[in-house]
Amino acid sequence: MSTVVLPGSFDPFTRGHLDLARRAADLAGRVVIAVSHNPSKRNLLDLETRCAVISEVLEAEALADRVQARPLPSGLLVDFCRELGARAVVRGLRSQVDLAYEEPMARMNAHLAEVDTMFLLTDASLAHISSSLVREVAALGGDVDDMLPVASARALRAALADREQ
Ligand code: COD
Repeated sequence: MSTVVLPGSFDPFTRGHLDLARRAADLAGRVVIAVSHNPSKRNLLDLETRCAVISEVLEAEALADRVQARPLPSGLLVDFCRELGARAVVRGLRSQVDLAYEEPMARMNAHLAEVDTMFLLTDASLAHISSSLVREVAALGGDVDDMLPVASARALRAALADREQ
């Protein structure tokens, strides 16, 4: 069994992210979902909420024994990987646009610390789902429930309602 790290913003955690985490766990054995806190990015859901939502989803999906959510400490992702003894990062590829964004980061992480990146091609039925589009559609009153695990949809609704006040 090996440990891999699945980093991201997960704002919110979607069915695409869940599929990626499940497949990575089947391949590697243990997955740490590293939830990033980027002060320059205005997240809709705060870090604590995102970690709590992901943990609730993992429990509901019976994945919690193999997949855990942890805040990504400030600093380099490769340092967090080293701390966990993880040799690889997992990222999802929805399209060639994703690959163009991912390739330099993967090469830099390999250069910095010999941390490899495993790319998993997104399930075609989930390839249109991104957190940013989900937030936009939900903010404009669209129904996004079938793109999100139940706990994620609930947290998104609450955050949007808070923002309205
Ligand atoms: N289906 C499958 N996979 C998906 C889907 C979907 N529908 N949607 C998204 N994904 C994948 C993404 O491709 C990605 O692999 C992962 O899920 C997470 O996605 P996001 O959008 O939540 O995360 P990002 O891209 O915003 O995460 C950015 C990082 C946190 C990875 C980045 O900021 C980082 O590496 N920070 C650490 C600091 C560092 O080390 N910097 C130097 C890097 S070289």
